[in-house]
Amino acid sequence: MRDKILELLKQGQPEFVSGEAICQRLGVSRTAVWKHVQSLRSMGYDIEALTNAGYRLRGVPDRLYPEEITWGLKTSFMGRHVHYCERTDSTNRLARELAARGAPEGTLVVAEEQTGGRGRLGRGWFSPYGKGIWCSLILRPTLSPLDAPPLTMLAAVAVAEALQQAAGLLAGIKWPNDLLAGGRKLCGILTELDAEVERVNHLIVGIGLNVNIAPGEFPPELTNTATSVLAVTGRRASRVKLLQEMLAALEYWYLRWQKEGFSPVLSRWKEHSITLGRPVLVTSHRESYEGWAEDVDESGSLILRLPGGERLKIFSGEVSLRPLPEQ
Ligand code: BT5
Repeated sequence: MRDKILELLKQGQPEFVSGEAICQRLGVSRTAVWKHVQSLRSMGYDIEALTNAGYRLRGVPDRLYPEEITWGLKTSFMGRHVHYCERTDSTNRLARELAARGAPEGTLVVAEEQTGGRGRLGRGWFSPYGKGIWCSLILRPTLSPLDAPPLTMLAAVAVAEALQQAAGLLAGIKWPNDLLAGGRKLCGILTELDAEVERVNHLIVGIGLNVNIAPGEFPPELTNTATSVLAVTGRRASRVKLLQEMLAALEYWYLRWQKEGFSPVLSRWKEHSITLGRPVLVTSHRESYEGWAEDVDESGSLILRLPGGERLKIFSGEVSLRPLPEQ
């Protein structure tokens, strides 16, 4: 009922919606409407109440509430089920739990804050309250575990496009899936699989995007390596809008990937890439290689050309970009 009242107020915006009209539309008493309005106010919604005029929605809170995410969302399944929490250890951990209990494909788990946000290889992810998009998506593609890397790259493409659409920010993708702006990390993606040898049961795509973190708010160990939409553009961005664009782009590329395979995603990934055609240092399985990032193949592996001309195929690893040689 509360959601329905909110919907009526949104439809009525910027005008007042009379209490009478709400009662009639929803078949509830005036007292009930008033109680729900109070509850919405306690969630941070700014609702004006005026005798004889009714209620008017003046502002929505800066929260990733399911009601906000799904309002005007242009997807058919991605993000249609939202599991919201103010605080959790890790949305990836929670998404895994929900997936094991049968949550449908496209379910989104989102938190205002993560107390134990995870990166790859047991590293941590800084996820302060209300300042970023810390979320995980549950996907259930028919897929062998070996074919999963392209999905992470697909997610990187979707985030890059959402940043462009919703914040006018051009971010570059560093292989395999970091998004960088001005040489600093803006977004990280962590894909986790629940799989048998031959078949993926489900896949969790975790996305951490720094949105409204001011430069001085990063912990000392990240001040020189991390950035946010606010730090790059000088403006606070709407997290809801960014997330909606991200979900729309994810659905678009996910469906294309299912119909046409990895090729179209890969070409778009290459357009956003800042890794290819330059010298890099790659660390993979405790070995380091200096070379030229030549290409990414159809499996998502990085093709590195070593100084002796030999080509090395890297399945997973860490890339540091090296300066381009002087012309
Ligand atoms: C990643 O790992 O980049 C994947 C990060 C995925 C985070 C999301 S948030 C929602 C979901 N739930 C989770 O628990 N995780 C996912 P990796 O490439 O290993 O990078 C981790 C490294 O990035 C850390 O060791 C730090 O150096 C750095 N780092 C940590 N927090 C950062 C931040 N907010 N912004 C930029 N860099 C950060």
